[in-house]
Amino acid sequence: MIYFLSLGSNLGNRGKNLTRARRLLGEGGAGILKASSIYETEPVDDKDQPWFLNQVLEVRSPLDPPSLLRLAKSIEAAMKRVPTVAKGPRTIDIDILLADDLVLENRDLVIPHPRFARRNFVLVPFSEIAPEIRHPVLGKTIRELALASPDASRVIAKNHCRS
Ligand code: PH2
Ligand code: MG
Ligand code: MG
Repeated sequence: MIYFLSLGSNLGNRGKNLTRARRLLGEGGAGILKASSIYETEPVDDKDQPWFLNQVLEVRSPLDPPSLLRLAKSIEAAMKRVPTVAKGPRTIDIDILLADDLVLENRDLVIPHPRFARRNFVLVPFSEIAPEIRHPVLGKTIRELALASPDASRVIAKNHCRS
């Protein structure tokens, strides 16, 4: 299955946190096909927190969505993400954005991720690596969603991914 994942970090050594998360994903059975550049991004929702580094990955994995979610949660736990304030600061956040063209909704997991189409910190890196991918619910490509984004928060390209 082909997945798109979002990585975010705004605590500790943010660049190293992203690198470690990419390595642990690979070791856990989610092989990275493409990685966007890393972006320095203004916090959205709770604005009173440090800026994030964000990145979007395309991965191939034999894991089904619940298993990939478990892997993501175990990596967050291994990296000592303390569940504190919802949407507050974190060493690493790994979100599943898309899984092929699957649409899934249950208590633990909603795919496509319900908020990514209105978040520049996802849309900008996502459209860098996969502008033609179509959102299975909204019917628009990632490029179209990025161009139509209602989000005014700042997203600044930082560097190319060296994994
Ligand atoms: N994640 C959030 C809330 N706000 N803002 C930015 N810039 N980047 C994020 O990854 C982020 C956020 C909740 O997961
Ligand atoms: Mg998130
Ligand atoms: Mg999350």
